[in-house]
Amino acid sequence: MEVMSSVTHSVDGPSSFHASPGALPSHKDATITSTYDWSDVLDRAYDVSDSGARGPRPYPLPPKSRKNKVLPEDLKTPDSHVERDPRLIRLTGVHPFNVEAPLSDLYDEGFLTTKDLHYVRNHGPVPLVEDSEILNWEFTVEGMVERPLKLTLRDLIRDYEQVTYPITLVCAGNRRKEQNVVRKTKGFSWGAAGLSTALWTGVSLGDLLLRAGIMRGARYVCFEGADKLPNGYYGTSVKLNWAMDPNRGIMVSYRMNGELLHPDHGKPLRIVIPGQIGGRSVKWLKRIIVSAAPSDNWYHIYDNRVLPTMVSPEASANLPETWKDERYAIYDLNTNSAACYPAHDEVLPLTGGPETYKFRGYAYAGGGKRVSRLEVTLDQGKTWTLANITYPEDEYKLAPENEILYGGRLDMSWREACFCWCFWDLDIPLAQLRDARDVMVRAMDDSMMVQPRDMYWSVLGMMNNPWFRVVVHKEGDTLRFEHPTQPTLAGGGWMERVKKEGRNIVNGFWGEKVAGEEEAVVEEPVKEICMVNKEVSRDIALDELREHDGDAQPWFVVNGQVYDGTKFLEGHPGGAASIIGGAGQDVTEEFMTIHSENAKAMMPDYHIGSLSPESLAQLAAGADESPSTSSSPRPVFLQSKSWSPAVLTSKTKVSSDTKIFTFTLDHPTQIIGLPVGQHLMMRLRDPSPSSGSDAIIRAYTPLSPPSAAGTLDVLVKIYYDKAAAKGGRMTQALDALPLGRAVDFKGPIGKFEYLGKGRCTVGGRERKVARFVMVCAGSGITPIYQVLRAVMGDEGDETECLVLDANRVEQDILCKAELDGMVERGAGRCRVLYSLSRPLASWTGLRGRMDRALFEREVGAPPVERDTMVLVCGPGPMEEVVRKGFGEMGWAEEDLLFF
Ligand SMILES: Nc1nc2c(c(=O)[nH]1)N[C@H]1C(S)=C(S)[C@@H](COP(=O)(O)O)O[C@H]1N2
Ligand SMILES: [Mo]
Repeated sequence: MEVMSSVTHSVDGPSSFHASPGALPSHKDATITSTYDWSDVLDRAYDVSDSGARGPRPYPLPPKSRKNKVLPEDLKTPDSHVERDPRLIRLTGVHPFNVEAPLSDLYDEGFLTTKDLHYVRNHGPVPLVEDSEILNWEFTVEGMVERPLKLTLRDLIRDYEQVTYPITLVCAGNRRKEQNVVRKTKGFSWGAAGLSTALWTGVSLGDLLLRAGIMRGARYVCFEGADKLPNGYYGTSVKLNWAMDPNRGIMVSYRMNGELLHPDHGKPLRIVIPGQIGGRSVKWLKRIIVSAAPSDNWYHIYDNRVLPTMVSPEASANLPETWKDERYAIYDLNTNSAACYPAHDEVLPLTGGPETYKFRGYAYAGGGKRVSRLEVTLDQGKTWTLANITYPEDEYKLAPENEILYGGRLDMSWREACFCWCFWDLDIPLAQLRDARDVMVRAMDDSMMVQPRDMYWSVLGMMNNPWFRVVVHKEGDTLRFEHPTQPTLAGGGWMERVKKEGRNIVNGFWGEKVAGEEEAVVEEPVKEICMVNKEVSRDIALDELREHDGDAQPWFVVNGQVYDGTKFLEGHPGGAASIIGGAGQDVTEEFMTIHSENAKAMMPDYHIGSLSPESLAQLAAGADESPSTSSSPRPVFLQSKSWSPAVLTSKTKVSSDTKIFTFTLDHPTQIIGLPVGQHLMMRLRDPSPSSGSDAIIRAYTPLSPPSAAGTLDVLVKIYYDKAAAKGGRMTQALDALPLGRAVDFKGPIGKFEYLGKGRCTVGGRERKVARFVMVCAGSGITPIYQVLRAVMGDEGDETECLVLDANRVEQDILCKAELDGMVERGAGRCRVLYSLSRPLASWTGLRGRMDRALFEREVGAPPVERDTMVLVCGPGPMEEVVRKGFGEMGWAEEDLLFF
């Protein structure tokens, strides 16, 4: 027998593998018809005694595989000769066979996957090869080579050095279902089990190519399989340079986990390429073609590519040049990871068991890179924890010298590249899990590339690798976990759920907060508005200011300037109370944060003078002696002239983006002190590092009824930051505020008050109404709800109410149960109409946004005989629609009240 060059990694430079006139072939005739028979070859190539007979090995061996039968569903297909494991999930109907194992089964098999559970990607029928013909299987090495080879599998085993090592194959479509939920791609729905690891035995592709002798100018190696498909034989190519690089580990293989190849995995011969997508590892290998250009095979061009994300399925049909662009072809895998435990829908009791749960899963990187860290977040990426990682692949390095496994030399000791998946785990305390909305994981590789937060959608849906997100559902005394998707058309997973709820999964927040998408308060940079009257030059003394601290002639200070609010007491949208509340004080903070540019532009009219810096300092010092710091218990919490702290004691989620924040007041009998229909101001410090700890002040209407004592409930819709726009500073800061922290309140403010039995005051003037039309959207329900509850809660009150409440989806409707309860008990006095802009098919209520037609139909022109007031609260654009619509129907401005 001929002695082969023993170490393939002695290739020392890119040009060294090209044949030169001086280099003579070491092999004279590769196309001999051998007289070796089946058993000869097996004896040499597969030492059956080496599987375990020598005692335990320091590296993993595959679990025992099963003896399967041809399944009934395959009998009527061209694959009727293929025995398969019934546990595999078929992703493309019965045929062709494209399958993945249930994710937990795959994980449970451990580092090595049996042929039974190894994923399969077949573009068409499986070629039939009789066992007796395996060794006679012929294939070629042709194209730009000096000595074209035609050889049999027998030759390959007999004449070349055999090697064995573990390799993880991953289909480029792994996790594609997630892309399909976002938007249908041209690919079928893989879950997260489109990958498997096996011990592959074969011959280094570089050895074969060297034997054939590579011509100058050659740059690619094309492969072609025996499976005839609608667009020709399956084929693709890789770079020649990689084929020659021992670090890349590309092999021609005929054995998987010690067994001759299963028909689904390429029986009898295939290419196996570590670190690259499975699509390049051509099965049923017939031809190896060395070439100057990449493969022109249809499957090389129209499969396994990541086109730019804006190329739609429709547009892609007419872009041949885009498809051919080699830069879009996928070779190396990208870094990816998934959680396998908890499994989808796994339920975890919170009590009676261990205090932690071990999250576990897999990760891999491409091109021989190592996964260098895996991080877990329980707060949507704000903070991360390192998980433990194990690399079973490294254990093969411990194999003794000259180890032969399955007839192939197992020598991983010199390898630096990683060809396999690794496993991560992290014990998470139940106490933390309970408070988490979700658990997300991301892996990083040793080139410091980290999995992205957001998906890169592309027309073939390949290489999907955003953070793997497991949603945590609190259900009584248990937690239930929800994976992003389930493979195939089977329902399940948070992505489909969120989508069905009418939300946008790619809103940058996993679809969670979409209700606010169009309503979000986008804060624009503050323009400089001139608030002083240049004509005014009067210096005002502190004492004089202090004389104006009542309701007669209220003066107040903003930015060191003094304003007289007297003329505006009536017209002030925040009501006279808020001006009087600031009388005699420096109200810069709340004034600047609450008022619009328009309001600020009005200020020169009220400007009367300025305060000296000394006076300002004194004023600030005096503010500290405000009543809120006195020790005697106050019966009423809210004070109009000073901020009163209350401690945040709980946050209760009531919809995807809305929470009730509960604050504990000074003592259990302290009442809030907020008249019905009025609002309070809330002040907290912006925690974001770039904010300089600015105070943020917003007005809210609490949920607590006027009779409430001891606590204060505020319903707040949180406007989260999104890819497209910044969210709300206040609401996000509030959301991030830990329990136990204090927030400041002040009030009441507001020009409207409901006194009961149809009596109300608007801007201090009393008015009696017979009917309210209340128009609101989203969290705009809060002030409306206060008034409605007061009206409906009093049986002696005959005022009628019609509520028009607009939302996106049913789940977004706040206080729905309470509203419906009021309608029920109200005996016709109250009607509530919900209108949804993104309803499910099953929704029987109103559909669409609020518009003129709706107002026309449900409200109409103002009635002459009965005094009706329209109360409005919602985002700006909605309020504009109401203002315009009602105006056109003949409603007078003073009958419309915008909260
Ligand atoms: N001849 C041939 N080779 C092929 C394919 C195929 O359909 N025909 N599918 C490819 C794809 S896309 C993948 S992901 C891998 C899957 O290998 P497996 O089925 O052994 O897991 O094979 C690749 N090689
Ligand atoms: Mo694939």
